[in-house]
Amino acid sequence: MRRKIIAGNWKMNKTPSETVTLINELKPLVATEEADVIFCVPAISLTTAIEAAKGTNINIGAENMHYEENGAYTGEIAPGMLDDIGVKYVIIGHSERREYFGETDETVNKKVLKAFEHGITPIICCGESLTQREQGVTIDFIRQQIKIAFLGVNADQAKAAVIAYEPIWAIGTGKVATTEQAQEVCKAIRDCIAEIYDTATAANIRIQYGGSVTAASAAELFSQPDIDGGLVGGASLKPDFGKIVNYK
Ligand code: G2H
Repeated sequence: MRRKIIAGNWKMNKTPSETVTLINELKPLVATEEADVIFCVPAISLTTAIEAAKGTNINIGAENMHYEENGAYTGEIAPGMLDDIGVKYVIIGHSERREYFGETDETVNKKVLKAFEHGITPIICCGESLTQREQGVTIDFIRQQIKIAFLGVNADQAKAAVIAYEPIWAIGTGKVATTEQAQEVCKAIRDCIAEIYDTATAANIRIQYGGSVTAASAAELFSQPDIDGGLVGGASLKPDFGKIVNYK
């Protein structure tokens, strides 16, 4: 039985002081023993967030990191820097990073390998565009993203990984994928992991759905057999996130 994992992706929202206020507001609402709860916050707020979340069930994650250990990469954050301050999760390859910051399946793979090297759990994002869905190539495209993301990742690491399926057309648009669409792709991802590794690895890996998840849609989505929780953007900044975490 896989444990649910529900992560907020704050994106480029909240200053460090607003972060403290929001964590204090949300911490009683997201208290649960039934799921892992992660708040992925902007890099500048990571230390503040870790401090504010002490003694709660909230884990703090980053929204991105570089794949090199250090060097001349102005403005970037190295994996060892996240590791050093106690960050345990990192979102890798979100579609906004791919679209606006030139991330590719290859850079995603390098980041995934580096995250594991540092004991940080990657939340690996994949998802098709509206054109790809309309052309009927969704599953082929997602399989390619997954196969490249997991190159060189061993089965033990893969078992601990988290994949977030986020159809690009459903991100921040208010259009949630139907439960059937989300389950179909999450199952295809699990089947792909079984092909790359084995059924035990596929049975362990946790797959989230992301894209306009709300308190109204969470329960049905998260009760699908291959959906193990969500990656939540807009609604993770509101008290509604408590309802999403305690969706049952
Ligand atoms: C998708 C999601 C969080 P939202 O980007 O990763 O955001 O829930 O606002 O669509």
